[in-house]
This record gives sequence, C-alpha cells and structure tokens, in this order.
Amino acid sequence: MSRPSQTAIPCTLMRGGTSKGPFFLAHDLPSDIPTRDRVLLAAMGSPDVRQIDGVGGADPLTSKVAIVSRSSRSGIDVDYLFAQVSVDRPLVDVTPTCGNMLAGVGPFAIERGLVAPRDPTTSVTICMVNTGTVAVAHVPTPGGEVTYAGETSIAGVPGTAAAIRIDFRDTAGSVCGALLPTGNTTDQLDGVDATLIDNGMPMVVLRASDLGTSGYEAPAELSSDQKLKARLEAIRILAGERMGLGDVRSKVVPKITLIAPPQSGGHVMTRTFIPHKCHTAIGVLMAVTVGTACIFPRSVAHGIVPLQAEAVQRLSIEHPSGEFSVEFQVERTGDSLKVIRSSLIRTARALFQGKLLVPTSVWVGNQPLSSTDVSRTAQHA
Ligand code: NQM
Repeated sequence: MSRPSQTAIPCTLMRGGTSKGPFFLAHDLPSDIPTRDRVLLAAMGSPDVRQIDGVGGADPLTSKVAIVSRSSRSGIDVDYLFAQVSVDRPLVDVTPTCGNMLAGVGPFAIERGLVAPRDPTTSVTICMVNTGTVAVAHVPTPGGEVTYAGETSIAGVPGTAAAIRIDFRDTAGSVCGALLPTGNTTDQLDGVDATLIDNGMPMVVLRASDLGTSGYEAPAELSSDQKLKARLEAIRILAGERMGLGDVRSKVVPKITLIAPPQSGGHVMTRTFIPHKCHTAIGVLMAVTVGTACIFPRSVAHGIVPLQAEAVQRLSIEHPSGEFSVEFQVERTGDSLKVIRSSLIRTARALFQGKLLVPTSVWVGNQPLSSTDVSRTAQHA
C-alpha cells in the first residue's frame, strides 16, 4: 500500500476577538519543537506573502496558532501556548502571548472535553504558557453548552456574539520580568521620550507627535510609510536591549504604540505596530499594557490622559476601528502603582472543525507503529 502524502491533524479554526487561527490539542502536534514549528509553518502556508499553500490569512492577525492542553498545574484548568507564525519569514515566535486568541481558548477547551461546562457560565482558568501568567475566561454555557450567539459587539468584528469576560491578575512583567523593565516611567531612545512597559505585552509607548505623525492616520498609510517604520524599528531595537529582550530583530516583541489625544470621547487614541505593520485595532494585552502606561504618573501619556484617583478605573482606548475598554483595579503608594486586576470583554466563534492537512514530507504524524516498525524497534532495544 502506498504511503499517504498528507498528514491529517485534528483542528478547530476559531476567531478569537479580532484575530483568527487554528486551535490544536497539544497531543495532536509533534512534541519536538523544530518539527512542531515546521508543521505550523506548513499549516499556515509560510513563508509566503499570500500564504497561498496554507490556511493563514496573509496578515499577522490571521497567522496565529493556539495549542491547548489539560493543565497539570494546581488551580489551572488548561495550558495555552500561543504561536505567532510569520507570514513572510520562516519564523515561529512563542515569546509573547495573544489575548485575542485567548478568547477562543475557553470555548475550545469546553468543546474538546478538557473542561466540564456549568450552567449558565463556565469559568476557565488558563495558564498562558508563553508568559507563565494566568487569565480567567468566563464563557457563556447556558444549559451546559457553549453558546456563541449574543448581543455583544467588539470593534473590528461585524455583528454581535456572546460576551466572554476575561480577568487578568498577574500580568506585570510577563516577558521582561518587571512592569517597568528599565525602572523608569520615561526613557529617551534615539532622542524620543518612551515608556517601556510590560503588563502582559512588552510595549514601547511613544507620543505620535514626537515621530512627526498625528496619531490619527489610517493603518495602511502608516504601514506603507517606510521612513517612519525604519525609525520605529531603530527605536524598537534599542528598546529591546534596554528591556532585557536582547536582539529583537527576529522577535515580534516589543510592539510599539503611538499615542495622541482622544477623538471620540475616550481617554487616548492609539496606533499600534505589531511590530512592522500597523494594527487595524489594538491587541488585548497591548490595550492592557498601554492603558497601564496611561495611568502611571510621569509616563509619556502625561498631559494626554488625565490621571484618575479611583481604585477601579475604566479606560477607553481609541484605535483605528473603534475603542477598547479595559477596567483596572489599582493600588497606588506615592508614585508607585500596582495593577491588581484588569478585565475586559471579547467575543469568539468556532468557524470550522475538521482536520488540517500538512505534507508527510514535513511530518508523518503521531502514527501507531506498523508491525515491521515494532519488530525493528524490538531488535534495537
Ligand atoms: O496584545 C496582535 C492581536 C494581537 C495580540 C499581535 C494580542 C494582545 O490583536 O494580546 O491580542 O500582537 O500580533 O491579536
């Protein structure tokens, strides 16, 4: 019998917030990392600007993968490993997590039998393995079934869906080890003021006006401004070193946000680079991190975002396709600030369930051994 030319891997394609990508159970993928990464590149069709030979959407926001497993950590239901698959380079980066894909993890874990549903809501405690931080997703499960239907709309996604509330508790220093990795609220990089901060996502926050931009440009205009992008990349490389991330040329963190005064009744306007293309909205943990920069006294947001005194504050972060609200519970002591909790609302939807095919030249799969293989293995034992 001839050997099949493709390996079939069980998979659910999901929209998580404003991102989309395949969700896998960890045991359905190769356990060795170089083979796993080759499988993910082949699955998405990378490297190729159109990702024509895979299921990637030819954009960083749709070239994402979630790998989920039952957790053996105490108090945690599931482990979620996020992989950013580069569209045009043969790279898979697992340094940061993704809070948008995270929105799909609770429903996926329930539907794949990793978490028992409750009526009417199932709270799923998720370890974001990339950063070792924890999120609790509250998934609507009326009658013990995941529902995707609901009345909540989020900017960047047409229509409405069921609201998934997500609480983060320990995101400070997720990758850099400290909320303010340089110990400063403002640093100077290449002659520009910058707040280098990590409350779930390593970020460089800059004033748009310091870069000669308004902060209100369309993402496509900013993404095609090669002069601006070269300047931002130079700043990002310096920031990466100062934030303890080393040489970040082939890493997707830190990301960059340009801030400006709000335009539509929110607290701040943003344009975010992820890191070489301008986001059409803003990432989840980016919004949490940029929001945290805005509530810090003496950050680059000083003079743009008025400080609030309340212990629980809601910040509306404007972005190119609407706004993103994050609720923060904070504790201030003098100039120091601790974020106890941040919460936000996302939606998600399972789009397709089936098997994703990759060439057997990339991976032959976790196949049971044939009788010939078994006798060969026995001879070598
Ligand atoms: O910040 C985009 C997204 C993200 C990341 C990216 C994210 C987050 O919008 O938590 O969600 O970093 O490429 O999905």
